[in-house]
Amino acid sequence: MRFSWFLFILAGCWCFATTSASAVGEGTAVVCAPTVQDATANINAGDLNMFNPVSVPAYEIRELAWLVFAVSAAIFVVVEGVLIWSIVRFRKRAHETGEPVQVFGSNPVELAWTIIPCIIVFVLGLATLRTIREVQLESPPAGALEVDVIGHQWWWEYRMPGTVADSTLVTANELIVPVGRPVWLNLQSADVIHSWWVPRLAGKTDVIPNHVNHLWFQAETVGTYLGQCAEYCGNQHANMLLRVRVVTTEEFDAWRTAQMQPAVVDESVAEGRACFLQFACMNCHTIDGISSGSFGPNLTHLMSRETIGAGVVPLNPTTLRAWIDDPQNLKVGCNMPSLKLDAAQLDSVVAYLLTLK
Ligand code: HEC
Ligand SMILES: [Cu+2]
Repeated sequence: MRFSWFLFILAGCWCFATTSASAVGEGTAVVCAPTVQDATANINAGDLNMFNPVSVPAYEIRELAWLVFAVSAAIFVVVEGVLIWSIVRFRKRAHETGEPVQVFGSNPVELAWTIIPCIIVFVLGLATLRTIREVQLESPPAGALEVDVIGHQWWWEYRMPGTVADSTLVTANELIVPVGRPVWLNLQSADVIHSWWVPRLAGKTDVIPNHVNHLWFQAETVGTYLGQCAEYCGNQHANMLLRVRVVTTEEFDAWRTAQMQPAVVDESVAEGRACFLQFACMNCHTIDGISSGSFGPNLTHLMSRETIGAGVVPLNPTTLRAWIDDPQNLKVGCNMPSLKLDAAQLDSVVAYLLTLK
């Protein structure tokens, strides 16, 4: 009798484990799409799946998550099993009358349900400590690429060392890093609390004003990994997306060299450049050698990016024109106003920005 119950519980565990394992990794659900041309429209849930990690600390986080899940599932099955068994085994039968036998106290049982949970908590505590030690390092790992991450309402600024000593590379919204090399992020905020979370690379870490938090990861597979600001930070919080492109060392070096070049100066778009300087664009945006505003994203190498507006739309001439015409159509409430350019001015500014490779 006891043995058959044991088998039953085991079978239950097995069913549970296999169904949840196949649900993970095969997700095809579409993440909610704020606009029709949403850059995230063809993202499937697997892209944000913490059970499908590609980086060192994220592997550890997955292992811990599975351990906690397995222990909790086992406890659930045992408790519910005993409950159901008791209900069936000790139900009132037709020939029985009156109260059942009352039992008060049982040292072995009480010892068991005190000691077993203590052991479980102790084991989970140790496993958690080990994971925290892997995930939260005191200082950057050897050879790490150090990147300053600055959260703004509702976009991300990235700063990393340039190709020559004391130079800084500034870009926005898309972080490009080399594969197989540790990356150490110094998380800072220009305004409110945000949270940097790319589930396949690392656990979420808050980005707090006047306080620097750190996070590290070492991606083991080339690819694009997506994330999402994970701390409510205002009306466009949901469109404060993260995009990390992990590339080979050669591609990274080439990208970094290109980013360190001054902005392209193409005389055929001089009109658009003049327009950019004539309107308030220059007060909010830096284009190296042209303007030095720092309220909005650096546009020096705008065209090297895949999206605009922190991932809200893919970057192409149509979306760029729509954005400059009125950003509020694509990202309601964002901190860039429509400057009400006429059609000719719009065309010339867009033509200029399209040269900023
Ligand atoms: C008041 C400051 C301000 C002014 C003026 C301004 N912008 Fe912006 N701009 C921003 C901010 C802030 C963002 C980021 C918005 C977001 O993603 O939430 C932005 C985003 C952009 C982007 C997308 C960049 C990216 O990588 O996502 C482009 C392109 C851009 N602005 C061009 C312009 C042009 C051209 C003008 C002038 C016609 C202009 N901006 C005027 C503040 C400004
Ligand atoms: Cu947010």
